[in-house]
Amino acid sequence: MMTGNPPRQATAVAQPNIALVKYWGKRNEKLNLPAVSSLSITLDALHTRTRVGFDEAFETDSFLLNGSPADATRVTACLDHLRALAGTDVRAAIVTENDYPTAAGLASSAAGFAALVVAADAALGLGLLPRALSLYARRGSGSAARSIFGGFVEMARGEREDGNDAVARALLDAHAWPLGVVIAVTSTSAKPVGSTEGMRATAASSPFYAAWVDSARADLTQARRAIMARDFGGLAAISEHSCLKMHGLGFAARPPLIYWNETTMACLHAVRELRAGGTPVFYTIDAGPQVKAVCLPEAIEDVAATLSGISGVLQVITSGLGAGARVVEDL
Ligand code: 2P0
Repeated sequence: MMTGNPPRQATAVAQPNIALVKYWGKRNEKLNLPAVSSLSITLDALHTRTRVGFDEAFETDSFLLNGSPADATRVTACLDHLRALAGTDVRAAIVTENDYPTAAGLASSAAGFAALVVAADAALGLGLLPRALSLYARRGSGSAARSIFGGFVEMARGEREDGNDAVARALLDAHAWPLGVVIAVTSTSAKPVGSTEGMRATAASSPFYAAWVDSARADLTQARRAIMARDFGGLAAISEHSCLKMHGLGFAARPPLIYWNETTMACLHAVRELRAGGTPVFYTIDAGPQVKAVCLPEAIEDVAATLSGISGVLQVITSGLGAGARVVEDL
């Protein structure tokens, strides 16, 4: 126990990731085990900074998100696993700042739980290796397991009942194939149906769910091969297919799950036209209405200019690929 110990704190920064082969569905909800493996790129331009301070004077965890008190339930549940490992039940103050819109399909939970686990690990002095950090981040949010790592990242669904093989690993460094990402923000509202609830509804009612799970392994293999061969056209084809297949599941659910708005569709068509004209770019869309256009670095200005010019696009954010979650100096 930590009785008599001084407060311990640490700060970590993590960046959101964007899945090119999507995670959608769980094989075990309690342990948060994904039904399918996934593959993502970690961004460099968007940041989540989280400070975790443990103090025996606290009676409960407190969570401040972008300056406002927020529900700490999921944060507490995630920290409980690390506290158990450290043999303590000391409570924490968690302060998180995102420099991008929260809960609007920009993967704030991915960066959030990755930063939380890395900061808590440091504050508790656990010294976990990246693989273990990824396992604990997954308990908080499936996509968070991927933001522990930078560049191109693969997340295994795993086969074990205890989930100890449901973990991410780095596939290729960010500098090894420097892609650009242009995010077209089409709404800043929180999404109507959260990912966890959306996945549950899709698995329960979409007639395509079994086919989705069955075909995921082949999608992952194809995407991994395209990345290793730096085959942009191959990566574009499999990424757009995985995206549309995931959203197709939702369209066919009862009630339907539709994350897109009309501007989402306009951006999708604009990216298709750009590519038809020879620009190396493809789209992907997560559980929200934003469109992420992935391109070769030389195309990033053209892609940003095209998406900025679409009626209904509120903001365009450009990014390269970035690093995994890490401890930083307290400000
Ligand atoms: C992904 N998404 O692979 C997919 C594509 C959104 C669409 O991972 O329930 O917030 O916390 O494990 O990680 C969003 O789901 O879900 C997500 P939980 P999470 O990026």
